[in-house]
Amino acid sequence: MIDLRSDTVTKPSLEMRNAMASAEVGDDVYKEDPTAIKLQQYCAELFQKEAALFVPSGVMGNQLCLNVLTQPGDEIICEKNAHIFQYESGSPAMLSGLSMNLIEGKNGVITPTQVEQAIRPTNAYYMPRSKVIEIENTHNVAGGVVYPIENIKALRTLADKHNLKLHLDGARLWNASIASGISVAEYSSYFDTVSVCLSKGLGAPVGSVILGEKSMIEEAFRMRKAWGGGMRQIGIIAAAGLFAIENNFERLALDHQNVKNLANHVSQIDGVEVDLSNVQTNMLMFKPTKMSVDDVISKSKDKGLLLGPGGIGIVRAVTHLDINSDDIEKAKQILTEIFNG
Ligand code: TLP
Repeated sequence: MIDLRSDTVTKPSLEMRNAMASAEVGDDVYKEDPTAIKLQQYCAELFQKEAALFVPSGVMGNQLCLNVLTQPGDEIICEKNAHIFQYESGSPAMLSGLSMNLIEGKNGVITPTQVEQAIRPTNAYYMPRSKVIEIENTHNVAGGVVYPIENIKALRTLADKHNLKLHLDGARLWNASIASGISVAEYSSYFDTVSVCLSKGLGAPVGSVILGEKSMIEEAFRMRKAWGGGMRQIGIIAAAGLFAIENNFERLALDHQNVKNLANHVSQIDGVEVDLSNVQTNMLMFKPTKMSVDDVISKSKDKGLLLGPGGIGIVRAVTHLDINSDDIEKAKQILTEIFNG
């Protein structure tokens, strides 16, 4: 099977497993796991933030950041297809008592003007209190597009003007950095809190890291425990994360090349619509015009290609560590066969 459903499906390589097997470990609830500490220090330095915390998942990373930045009753301003709103089980409301003020973005991007219009007047005690602006880079539902840096800078200025916090869902910030040439440290410098995933394009089996000021990360450490995320000998998995950053970050460029190759082919198939300008990192979103999404997914599966839904009427294909150029050639052939009857 060629599995293009997500970059979460990668399996740890032998070298990664060896790094995991030989990791030094301790009890992380006592803050005594040397490998988790090493990963956290490594990330704090790489992202140029005061502190970092290893967490089990991207969802927990985002939700911990939102929790430490807010009080119940506060409101998050974000794009309407943001992962924190669409795919995190309603946890901003469930875990932190937050409401969401959703903005219709263009390719996942919300403009400072739109955001400024959404900010609640500070004297309107009967309204929710605007507290955090959240963005996603790369933006998943928009097809892995890179958030323009000028827009990010303008959002920072706006947040400062209105005394708001800025959170980055950087599940795939690694991909954004490789595609744009902008360092993860520069991206992070505009945000109060950042969450990045180790278990997507980087290929670790589990884990995310959150970053921010020391006091925020201390508070997140407390909340992670309260939410049942206090872990013990996590050096075993933190070692995979360290290995992933050190060995699999630069190679994301290959995933980007692979998806572009696939996208160029798919865009020429009759019965498919693709916006090639949005194919910027490791995702391809395409719209079948003569077949349903479910049909495309099940027919591809029958021929050995796994694809996923990417929103209403859209099929998603994501490249990753376990996909090589031969797999892409096969995927091209399978899609041609499906659409040409
Ligand atoms: N995204 C998954 C699915 O949930 C859709 C995927 O296959 O793309 N932020 C963003 C932008 C994400 O895309 C995801 C996962 C997360 C956060 C959550 O990460 P995990 O799954 O580790 O909790």
